[in-house]
Amino acid sequence: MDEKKILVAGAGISGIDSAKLIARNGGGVILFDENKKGALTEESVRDRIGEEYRDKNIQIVLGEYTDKLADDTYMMVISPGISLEADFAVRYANSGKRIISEIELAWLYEKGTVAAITGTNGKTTTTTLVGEIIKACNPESYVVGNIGMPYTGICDRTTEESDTVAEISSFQLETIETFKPHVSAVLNLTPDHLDRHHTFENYIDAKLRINENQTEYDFCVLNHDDAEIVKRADRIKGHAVYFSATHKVPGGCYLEGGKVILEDNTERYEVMDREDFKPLGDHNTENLLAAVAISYYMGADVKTIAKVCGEFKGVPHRIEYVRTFDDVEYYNDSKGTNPDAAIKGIRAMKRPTVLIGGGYDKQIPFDDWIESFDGKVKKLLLIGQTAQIIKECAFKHGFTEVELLDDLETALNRAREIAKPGDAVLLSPACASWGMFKNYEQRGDMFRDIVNGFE
Ligand code: UMA
Repeated sequence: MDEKKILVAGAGISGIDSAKLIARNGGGVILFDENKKGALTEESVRDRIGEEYRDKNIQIVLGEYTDKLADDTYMMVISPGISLEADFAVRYANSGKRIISEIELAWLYEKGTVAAITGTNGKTTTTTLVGEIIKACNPESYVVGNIGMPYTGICDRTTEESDTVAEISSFQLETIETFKPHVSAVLNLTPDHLDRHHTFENYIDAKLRINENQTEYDFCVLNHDDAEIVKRADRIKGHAVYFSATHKVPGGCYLEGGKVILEDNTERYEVMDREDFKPLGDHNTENLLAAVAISYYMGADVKTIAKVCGEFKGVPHRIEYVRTFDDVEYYNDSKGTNPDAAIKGIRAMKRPTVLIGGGYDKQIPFDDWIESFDGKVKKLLLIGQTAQIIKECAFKHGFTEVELLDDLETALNRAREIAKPGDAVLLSPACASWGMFKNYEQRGDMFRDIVNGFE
């Protein structure tokens, strides 16, 4: 009898790397994608899998799901963008078969030490920074996950000596089983992705799964300034290590007199001055403190931590300074994909600001975002599915300097007309890019390219 295969659902980057991982380790795969946008063909998927996998056991199925896919497979590896409530996932689960996330699949091959970082905001900055620190200590290191590099792409290269730093989203955590990082981190919890998780509580439950398999020999780094996290302290497995940008936390990492202090059970280190870390804003202080604690418990030495943090320039698309043109500063904060992240973008602005926002509707409220304008935003230019919703919300809060535009380019040209010398133009949409762009990177790249083309 033929051995059953694994069904990999989703032919995005996670699905492609999962299929390749299984195939190069001798397994059979059916790579399935509903292809609702009609953008995929069998040949285009094969091309992305690569020539060296042509003779491997990977069958591609695009379009409608049939129960034969369940009959021919014993387990599904689900891509993060696919909800467990998708019709076909429900049918598969009802056939009594197991569904695991791409992260869980990768974990089955992991041999080294893992740090896993989640939270609503700051994940990418913190993961990038921890990744740079860990790489400086151990050349055999990998940075993977939601950051845009599927974990399944490298997991079978790990060794007992390697370190993996993973950015993990709530989508990826929904279907883990045994994933057990040595150091986990929950940076903050504010409402996001409620179209997928339905309630804030469900979203938090998914996030906290990052520590569910940890033991007393593992560490969970947590934000002591976040009431939602502190409230759930009893759910933390492993050794809780708190960080705070506002007060001293014994045995944790905190700011005191402008210095980053790290304590463990026996030692107290003055790691560095906050002002030696270039990324601006209180949220970046939190990212720094979290990164220091995570790296330390991954085994990095304090001297290397301070050196790498002092050299770190931040990540693209996160309040990224692009250019000053006609004495107007342009900032790309395309990673501001929810109101909470976008509020941080506004807070970091020092000049009167023309703000470009709007995008895909994740059904989250915009009230706090509008309230955060605080006299700083002189005009709000809106694009995308949420434009009208945000406009109504802005009017409700008494902010009427709003215009609706067709697309990013039109909005940016309008911003250029409106902005006076001494102003700033900020792209910080408070919404995901989906529907208008492939992802937030594409949206931010377009903003940067247009601004750099101004003459
Ligand atoms: N698809 C279906 N049925 C569905 C939904 C999707 O068949 O119901 C198919 C689509 O046709 C498509 C494929 O699934 O071909 C896409 O899968 P995917 O959305 O999981 O995309 P990947 O390319 O695998 O990227 C995913 C993450 N995407 C999402 O979580 C939406 C990437 O995070 C991540 O970088 C990558 O895996 C590697 O781990 C992006 C993201 O937006 C950056 N993340 C969210 C965020 O940061 O807020 C969570």
